[in-house]
Amino acid sequence: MKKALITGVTGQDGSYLVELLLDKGYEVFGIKRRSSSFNTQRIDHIYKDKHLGDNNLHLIYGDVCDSLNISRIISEVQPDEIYNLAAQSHVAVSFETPEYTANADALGTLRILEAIKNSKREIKFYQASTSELYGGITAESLNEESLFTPRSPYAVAKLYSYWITVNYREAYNMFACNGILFNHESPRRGETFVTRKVTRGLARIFYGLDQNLYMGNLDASRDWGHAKDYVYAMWLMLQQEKPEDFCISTGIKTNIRDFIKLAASKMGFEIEFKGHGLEEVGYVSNIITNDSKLIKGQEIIKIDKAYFRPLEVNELVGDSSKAKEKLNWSPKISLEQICEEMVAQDMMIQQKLLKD
Ligand code: NAP
Ligand code: G4F
Repeated sequence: MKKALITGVTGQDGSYLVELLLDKGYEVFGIKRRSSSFNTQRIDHIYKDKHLGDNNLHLIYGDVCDSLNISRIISEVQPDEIYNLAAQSHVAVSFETPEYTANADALGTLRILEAIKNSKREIKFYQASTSELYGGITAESLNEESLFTPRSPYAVAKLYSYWITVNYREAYNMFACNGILFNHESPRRGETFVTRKVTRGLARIFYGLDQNLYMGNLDASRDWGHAKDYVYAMWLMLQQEKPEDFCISTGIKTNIRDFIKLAASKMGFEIEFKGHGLEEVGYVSNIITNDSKLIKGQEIIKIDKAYFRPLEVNELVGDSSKAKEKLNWSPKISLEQICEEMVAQDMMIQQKLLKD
């Protein structure tokens, strides 16, 4: 039985990766942070308390900011593969917590690579790199050869991790790969990332629990895929003969305004936008369903400059030709399906809140 160690197991991607690896017959060890209240909601449906029977998922307390703890876990678990998903992953928050972001997102990777090197074992390593490395200063479709121009403390920290992964691969002949993943979403996405903020926020307005949803830059566009498709690409990278870096994306970009319209349409109403800049509003232009508290003409989307970033990445769209050719990977789930899945879950949660 192969053993995998996942940092960031309690996050969106960690939860889908655990499901995939257990399904493939791995014994999985996940590092979770100590928290003052439960933080395992995304994996509770998989984790079985050891007193209730056999379990191939083991949770260990740890933090990528703590070298001693990381070295000890790696030497005790002796994994075949390590997936480093732990990060302060919110771009806007990284402007407010740049030092912590650098510690976790840059030095965290170094700590793991050093522990692997010192273990003298052949451990395959996956680094969660990101399309934020590109900074979105060109309109072209981005691939493994494109220029990195990071535009946030998060992206700068991830750039260090990208290069230290390449460096350890070349200097110490380690099997270490970067997955340069474009945005990927799901019903398990954190509530403050834009897609989830929209599906959750519109669901609350639909049921009359809120009146408005305050947003930032609606002109930005992203290349959105499904987290389930993307964790499969992570696993494929570690199953290759030789370690390489891969871009993972859908190749389709959508702007925030259009995602809002799509989410509304999945709930049975339509939104139109009027005005410009901070005065722009999104209003209900048509209602198809009978179940909502919405009123035609109601202005529900408003702009709050607090959600603008000191520097913006205006657009990102990826080219995954290399992954298609060498990994035989391509995305299976469309943005329509992702949005539908997210809307269904958020409608259910908010409707339940209303009843309670
Ligand atoms: P996420 O939902 O924010 O999960 C991040 C995980 O890291 C959580 O389990 C979190 O623990 C953990 N973590 C944070 N700081 C830590 C620390 N100091 N020590 C140990 N664990 C720590 O992020 P995600 O969307 O799953 O993304 C996974 C990885 O891929 C991240 O590295 C992210 O930067 C990168 N990435 C994501 C995307 C995307 O679109 N989702 C695209 C490219 C790259 P808590 O649950 O306790 O907070
Ligand atoms: O959903 P977002 O916060 O994701 P962002 O910044 O693209 O970062 C995500 O994807 C990266 C991969 O490219 C990951 F590396 C990273 O860890 C994270 O998962 O914002 C997307 C866009 C931005 O342009 C932002 O300015 O949406 C815009 N936006 C507009 N209004 C908003 C809002 N973003 C958020 N979070 N909240 C808003 O109200």
